[in-house]
Amino acid sequence: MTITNSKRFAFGGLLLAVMFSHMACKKSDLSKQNLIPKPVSIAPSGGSFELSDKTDIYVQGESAELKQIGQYLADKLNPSTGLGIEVKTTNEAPAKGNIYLSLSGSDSQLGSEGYQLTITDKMVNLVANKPAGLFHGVQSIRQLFPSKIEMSSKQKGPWELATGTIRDYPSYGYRGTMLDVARHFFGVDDVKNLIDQLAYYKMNVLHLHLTDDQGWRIEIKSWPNLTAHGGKTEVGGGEGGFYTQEQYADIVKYAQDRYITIVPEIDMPGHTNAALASYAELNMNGKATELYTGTDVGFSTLDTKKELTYKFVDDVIRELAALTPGEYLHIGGDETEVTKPEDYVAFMNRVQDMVNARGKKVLAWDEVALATLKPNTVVQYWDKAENAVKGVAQGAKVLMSPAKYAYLDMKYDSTSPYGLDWAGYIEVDKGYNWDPANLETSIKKENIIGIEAPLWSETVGTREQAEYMIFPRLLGYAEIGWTPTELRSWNEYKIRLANHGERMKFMNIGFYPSKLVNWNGQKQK
Ligand code: NGO
Repeated sequence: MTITNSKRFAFGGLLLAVMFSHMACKKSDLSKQNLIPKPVSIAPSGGSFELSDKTDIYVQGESAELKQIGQYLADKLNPSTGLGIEVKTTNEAPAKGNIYLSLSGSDSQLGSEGYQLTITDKMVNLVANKPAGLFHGVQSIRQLFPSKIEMSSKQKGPWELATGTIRDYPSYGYRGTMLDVARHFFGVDDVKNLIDQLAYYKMNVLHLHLTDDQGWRIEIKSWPNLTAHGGKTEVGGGEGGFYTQEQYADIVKYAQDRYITIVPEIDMPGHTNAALASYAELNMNGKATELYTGTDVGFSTLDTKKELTYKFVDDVIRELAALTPGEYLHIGGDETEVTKPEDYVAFMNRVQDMVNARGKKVLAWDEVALATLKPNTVVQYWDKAENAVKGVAQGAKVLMSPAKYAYLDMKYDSTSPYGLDWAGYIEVDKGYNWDPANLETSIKKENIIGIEAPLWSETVGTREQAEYMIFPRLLGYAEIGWTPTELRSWNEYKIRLANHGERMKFMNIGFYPSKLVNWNGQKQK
């Protein structure tokens, strides 16, 4: 604790006054705040800044993008504070009492996503090289206010920030999660809701597993039966669903506005029953399969020897690439138990070229390393370290999603009402306590683009169920992706996490209240 307000102590006589002053001092120590992910560096200066009805958010110049980020922050602060904060533009630092967002290209350490946040008793000054950095800095500002800032109705202030300087930038460029919308379909609103939650924790990728045996969820105009028929059901026989291209584009834009890239996945050549049920000609025997609502894996395959299969794949890739501003298309490639190994390799080699020809890089599950990797193909390590190591040996980068640490569909413990357990239980501490660069000796930090925590949806079909599995583990994955390993420890993290219990509650996130975390216990501030 830093004692900053010594004057109050000088006049203090009453015990109460001392207690209040003590609380005020604690409150204004920037290094004792509960940011997740934890910033790279915090230099507290002991004072506090308070929002008032005169506070506005100023953005530098007339950039529409900066105005949008400013408006995003105003929209987050206004409902609970009721202060009517407005967004204004300026060419110089604004007067006392305001928040200022500006770009400066001169701080190379901050990179494209980092930010520097300087809070004095007069001003909140957020600077970044790129808009993405400002957006992440805005999340820190939100988290530095009391939790009730996240409520949607007006609350009582004061709305204070501890003063000091935060310099912050991510360890990894790819920090994501995956939602399986194939086993159970999740609608546009559920996906947007998740995008907002990811943004709060500075994640920047949402991978959508759009196709699997149980459903095809993205409209492909040149093969309309994929969704008309293949999107009709889901695990357990529910009604399924799919995104029209317009809806999908809306999701992509919504994510883009939050500096999150959507990575679409078409899983192939296995996990393709929904396509095989929709088009007889894609099957080896020329007969359409039945729609499937169970949870087995590894029983379907495209006919890798037929030219029509490649016409189909190219049409899908072409339409999807046109909907994708991000650099990656995910082509699955996992669990092809009924595809001959040599056919698998030939298929994956050819499809990688097709994706590259549409201007995108390939992401695929770790089995892809059995094929010849094209430059820029990224191997997503989920199951077999030996595959990921083979990928590295071919010069590829790795995305870390080891099932036994990072699968959001694994149960927390034997009492979890949903989830699978084939990769073991993942309590909140286990999900946090690992280092992507220290799992396998031959997969080093420089080989890794980042981390992704997938939520497979065999056992979860509603927003509530999904949130229960995603939270609070997601906060830990966000921190693993952002914060340098040497700054992370479970014992310290679990106190910050406890503080986020209230935030998550106010944000209507239904999380699993792990017994390992003292949710109502002592807080840092
Ligand atoms: C595996 C499998 C998925 C399952 C998931 C369940 C991968 C990459 N393929 O992960 O089809 O849904 O496990 O945990």
